[in-house]
Amino acid sequence: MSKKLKSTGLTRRDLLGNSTKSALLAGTVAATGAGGVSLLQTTGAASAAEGSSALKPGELDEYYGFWSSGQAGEMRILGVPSMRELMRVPVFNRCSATGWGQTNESIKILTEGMMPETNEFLESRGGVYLNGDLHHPHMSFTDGTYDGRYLFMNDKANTRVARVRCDVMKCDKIIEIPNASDIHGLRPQKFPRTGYVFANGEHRIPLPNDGQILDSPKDYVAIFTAIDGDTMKIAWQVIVDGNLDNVDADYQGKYAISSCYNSEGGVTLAEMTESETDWAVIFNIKAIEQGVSDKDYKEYNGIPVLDGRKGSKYTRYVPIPNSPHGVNTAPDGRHVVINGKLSPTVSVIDVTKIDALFDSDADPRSCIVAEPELGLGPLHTAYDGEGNCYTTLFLDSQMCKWNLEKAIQAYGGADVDPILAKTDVHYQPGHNHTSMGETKDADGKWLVSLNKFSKDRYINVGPLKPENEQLIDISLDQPEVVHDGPTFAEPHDCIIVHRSVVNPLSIWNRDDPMWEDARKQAEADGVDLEEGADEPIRDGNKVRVYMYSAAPTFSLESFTVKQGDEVTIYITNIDDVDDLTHGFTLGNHGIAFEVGPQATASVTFTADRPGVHWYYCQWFCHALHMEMRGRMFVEPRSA
Ligand code: K7E
Ligand code: CUA
Repeated sequence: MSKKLKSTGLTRRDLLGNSTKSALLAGTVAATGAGGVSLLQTTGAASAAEGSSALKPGELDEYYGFWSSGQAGEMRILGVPSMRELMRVPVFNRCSATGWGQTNESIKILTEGMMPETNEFLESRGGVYLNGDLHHPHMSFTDGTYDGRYLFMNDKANTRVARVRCDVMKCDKIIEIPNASDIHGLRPQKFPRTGYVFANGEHRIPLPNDGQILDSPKDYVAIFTAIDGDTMKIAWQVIVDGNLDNVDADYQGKYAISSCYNSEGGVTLAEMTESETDWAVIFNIKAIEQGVSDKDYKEYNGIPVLDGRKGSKYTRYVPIPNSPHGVNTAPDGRHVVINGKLSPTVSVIDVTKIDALFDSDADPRSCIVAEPELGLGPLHTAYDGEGNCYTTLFLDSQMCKWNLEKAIQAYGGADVDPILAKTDVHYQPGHNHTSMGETKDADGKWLVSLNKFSKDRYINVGPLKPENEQLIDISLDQPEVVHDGPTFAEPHDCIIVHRSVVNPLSIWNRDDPMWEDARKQAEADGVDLEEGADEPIRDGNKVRVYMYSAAPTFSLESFTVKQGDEVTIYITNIDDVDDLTHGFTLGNHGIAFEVGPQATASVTFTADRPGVHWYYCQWFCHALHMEMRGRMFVEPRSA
């Protein structure tokens, strides 16, 4: 049993020891085995509150939930409080249903924001990354609340940031972040608007990472990035000490705050968790913008990179116990909670005390106004807009409700207990989120606890189990779990947005920029996309086929190309009917994609298999949907 865990230098006994740190490192062990007793207690409250989240058939949800999907790479839309999954929006992944990653329109979005070297590197790998690790979806803000324009999200796996248009719920931009490694925390600027999207490069790497520096960790840096959310261009980057984890912005538009672990600058687990104190880095946005205009930076990959390491005028480092994780700004506009992870505490920063850190030599800790001890493994905190906070306790498998004002009084020496309630969750919660909770309009109705393990909550589906996302009614003094929702890999985070903020279209606009290239090509070919062309248009060995679809037919029942031709097929769905999506599947060519009402989509491939190949509509559209098909004839090269 005391066998060394590979490369950590820790024994299993160490891991099962008594400290928060070792308990957290042992996370899954504690959750499944001894010491997990409290995890198996249930509140028994579900029945009492039953019905409050249940919608009758046909009833609509009050909130949109925008969910990440971790290593599945997509964004998901749920209805809250019903917790029904409504839609999956492919972003960093390849999607068989919609053709994301295969249509020319999606490949353009997946590649145009990449660095040239990356596109070159991907040539041999199908042209696009096939995976992503999407942790943090967040909506654009205006004046401290959601404005329904965009959702932004990170890809930790391939150092990217994406944007989804809320009018059509499709991704329209993906950019690679140069100089950084593995984008983790991501939050939009809250005030005056988004504005910037702040993105943390988690892993430390050499700058530039060109092979000159390898196994010399002291020369690695972490990079904080500000992206212009309107243009999706990178505005500036800042070098920091430590590993950047999560980030949030204030409601004044002055500061962004990131949690940092690994102040040790280590590269092994033992090194990274050695010190009892890490820090939060505060970024002074005005000072950084001034630094950019004063040219106080070095340029790497065309991006101004400022030095924000300790002692810099652009940043302040606030010591925080211990390997802090979540950063959450309270809707009071004043307080920011940094969640201690390996410390049972959360640290509360008062943003009105930050100016003094930059203007004078004030002790960086002077902006801390409370540090309540909540329980084991605090990871993330959500708010109800009434002064209460809800913190996930990973190790305790609980959500802790506590009062901010009381925590401040207790820190000042008053004999008050800020903890109001603890609710068991099942099991090991990471993020949590409340309805409108990261805006100034937090409404205190619902909280979703995103639990990493479901264990015994569902019938067994094999060694790989779903996660469990629990809906908690926080309108009650003692919050109660009212719904269990299984989800597949691995939603880290979600936001819950009142439906009045989100107003998507039901039918595409014909002039949508998504198929701008198709529009231009059709114009050059003298073709109207909505009318299609009777014959393929030949241009050397390039052949363009224009079809429209109208339930239940494609405008072409057949077309002929030659073996070896590079064929592009454009499909325009001319049906102008709500929910009437067509698809185009070309058999034995690995081609399938969605064409929404009034949309155009296209795909390019080499016709290298002589013979008859059926194409069909794979999106149920009509009583004669099965008959919606046609044939591609590929004449052999020798014919
Ligand atoms: Cu937001 Cu999981 Cu990436 Cu916390 S992280 S749990
Ligand atoms: Cu068109 Cu099915």
